[in-house]
This record gives sequence, structure tokens and C-alpha cells, in this order.
Amino acid sequence: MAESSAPLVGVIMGSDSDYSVMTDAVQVLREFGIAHEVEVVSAHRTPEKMVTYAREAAARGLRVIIAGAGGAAHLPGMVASMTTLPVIGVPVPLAKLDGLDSLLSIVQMPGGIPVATVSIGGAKNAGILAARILGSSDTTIAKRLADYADGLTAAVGEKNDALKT
Ligand code: RP5
Repeated sequence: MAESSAPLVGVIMGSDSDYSVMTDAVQVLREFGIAHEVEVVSAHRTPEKMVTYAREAAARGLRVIIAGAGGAAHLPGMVASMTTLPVIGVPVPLAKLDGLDSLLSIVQMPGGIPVATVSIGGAKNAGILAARILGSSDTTIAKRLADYADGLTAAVGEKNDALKT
């Protein structure tokens, strides 16, 4: 499944200006060999496209949606309300308020409609979380995640070795 060319993860964002943050999620998905698609879908500028995207995502074969938005960041929550797929929300920091507005817009979902919100600007972890969701039923992805974790551990060991020299 990991090498499938049909996208398993949809990475969407409210504006192309969010891409400088969302590229971290895309990079992770590339590194893990997870087929994905990337699209600007705005809750405010293209609301009908957002509805279609959310409603058709599962039938198109997507398994996870990563949705990033900044400011009045309604995209992740609105998408989550129209799909049963897991939605990971990325609060994109804008020039004002340091992304706190984005975070609060995404994280405070009403009971019953979850958005797994990562940290402000935390698109990298959004990509890894998507990989973990897929890895729970895909041994290839699970192995890559385990190797990745081993790499993190080894890197700390190397840094500690360097401190001792
Ligand atoms: C939000 O408005 C987008 O997610 C973006 O973070 C923010 C600003 O968009 P632009 O004005 O840069 O297109 O909907």
C-alpha cells in the first residue's frame, strides 16, 4: 500500500501562502513513500469546493486529510464535519497574533467532530501522524516509522558523543 500511486493522504490548505508551512508535511509524506495530493481549498474563498472535497475524499480513496489554515482557520473543522476520515489540523502562523488565532480556531472543536490538532506550524508532525494512522494497518509504513524513530534515537546518541569529545 505504501507505494500506491493513488493518493492516500490529502494535504489541503486555505491559501497558497500556507505552503511554506505545509511543505513540511508534504516532505514527510515523500520521505515515507506515501502517495498524497496537495491542493488549495479555502473555506471562505472556495466554500463549494471545500464541501465537494470533504464529501468525496473517502470515496476517492483518501485515508487521511491534513488541513492547514491560518487566522480564522475554519478549514480543518469544516472538512471534519463532512467526512468520517481522520482530519489533522495544522494551525498556520500569520504575521499577527503569532498563530494563536489559528490554533484556537482549529483546536476547540465541539464534541463529536474531532480534529487532531498539531502545534502552531507543526506540519511535520501532521505528516508523521498521518503516516502513523496509515502505519497501523500497513507494515511497510510501520517499518519506516520504526526506522525513523531509531534514527532520532541514534542522532541523540551522536550528539551526546560529540559533547563528550
Ligand atoms: C486563511 O487565510 C489561509 O489559510 C491563510 O493562512 C490566510 C491568509 O490567506 P492569503 O490572504 O495569504 O491568501 O484562509
